Amino acid sequence: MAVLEQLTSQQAIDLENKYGAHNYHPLPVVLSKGEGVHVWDVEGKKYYDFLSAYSAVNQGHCHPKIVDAMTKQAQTLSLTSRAFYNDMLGKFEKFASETFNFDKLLPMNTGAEAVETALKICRKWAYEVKGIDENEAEIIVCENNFHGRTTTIISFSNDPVARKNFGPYTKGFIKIEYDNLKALEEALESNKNIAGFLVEPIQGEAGVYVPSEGYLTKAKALCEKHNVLFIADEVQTGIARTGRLLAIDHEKVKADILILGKALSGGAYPVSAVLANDNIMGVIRPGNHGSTYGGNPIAAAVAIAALEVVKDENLAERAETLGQLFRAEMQKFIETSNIVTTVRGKGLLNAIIINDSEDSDTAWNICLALRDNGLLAKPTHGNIIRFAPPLVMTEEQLLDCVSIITKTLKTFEK
Ligand code: IF1
Repeated sequence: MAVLEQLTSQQAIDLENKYGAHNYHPLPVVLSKGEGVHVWDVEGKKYYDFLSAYSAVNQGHCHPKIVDAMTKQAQTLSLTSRAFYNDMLGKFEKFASETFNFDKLLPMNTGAEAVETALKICRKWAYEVKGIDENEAEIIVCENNFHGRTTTIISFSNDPVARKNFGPYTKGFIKIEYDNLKALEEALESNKNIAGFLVEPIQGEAGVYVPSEGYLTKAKALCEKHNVLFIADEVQTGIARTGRLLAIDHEKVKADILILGKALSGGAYPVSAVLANDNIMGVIRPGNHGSTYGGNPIAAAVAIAALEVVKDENLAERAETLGQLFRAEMQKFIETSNIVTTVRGKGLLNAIIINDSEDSDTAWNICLALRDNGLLAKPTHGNIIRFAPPLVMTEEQLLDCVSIITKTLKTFEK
């Protein structure tokens, strides 16, 4: 078989199984093309994408403006390393800093790297600005968090599959219940060495768990009171996904450290970033941190274009309106149904809970049926299905999708 020969779905799956590490369990569908809200498999079948690469493709697949920026830059200058300046990075740093209202940006590639970067900045700030004794800083995190897969990040995960047998684990993290202000207050009051509070504004992997209204505002106020940095992981919730540019904008909360990834590039290229003001970012000096590819000219060009698309096409407003429509339509269905118990979410980051046990394979089977009916989604945590289409969807397309979803669900009624 020639390496570039067109494969059937089964051949592609067999190749991955034989030559790839088995670190995923994908839905059996092999995609070879994407455009806007649609993807196509190698046999030419067309689907609505209702995952958007875990919210990386908010701007839609192969957005022409992003592709154009990427190809032009790729033909001009791709990588310099940070040993030299390049003429794109500063433009990106300025544009993103102004967009998100921070003094400075530190560019990285993946979400996990950006989370690691935020943790390092927070610790260094704790020692050099707050005055915590060396090696004593603690960072508060939430139960059922998902922040990535590095050894430090999985150290404070409580998902056994992500964590077990990867020890010894990194110290310096205190875990509290999500959406529990009392727990946060107690942790802050009982320990003088807290440097930061790392939180997802909506817990994605946990099953699109939206905290109580006012939680983020009050958590930020508690952090301020104790001189602790509020670190928002908006890798998944950011860039218009939840109906605002950032999910914390719903409560008008300003993070001390903001972590972005995924849709910062519209799915075209790995780009992540950490933003903070000078009093915090100032602790980072030459040699403290970096990455060969971080801030490369292609990444910079792509990220500028990706953010422009979010503004030009009013993607936050679109996510807000379409999200309300989606939840209202699903709610109507739920009232007639015994297969779905709940729909929840914000903007176009939503989930439904299937009326079956967490270890049942019903949600998986529903996703297989959705695939057969032309819509791709994936279960998270057993009986929860996440729905996160690209934000460039039209109302007509969304209603078409609702009809595919409800028709499919009806065949699973008990
Ligand atoms: C996978 C989940 C989503 C994230 C938050 C950091 C990262 C992520 C809040 C790390 C990544 C991903 C990674 C993806 C599955 C996915 C995911 F189901 F695991 F939770 F999106 F919902 N912070 N989330 O959600 O970013 O290093 O991956 O660029 O395959 O592990 P990354």
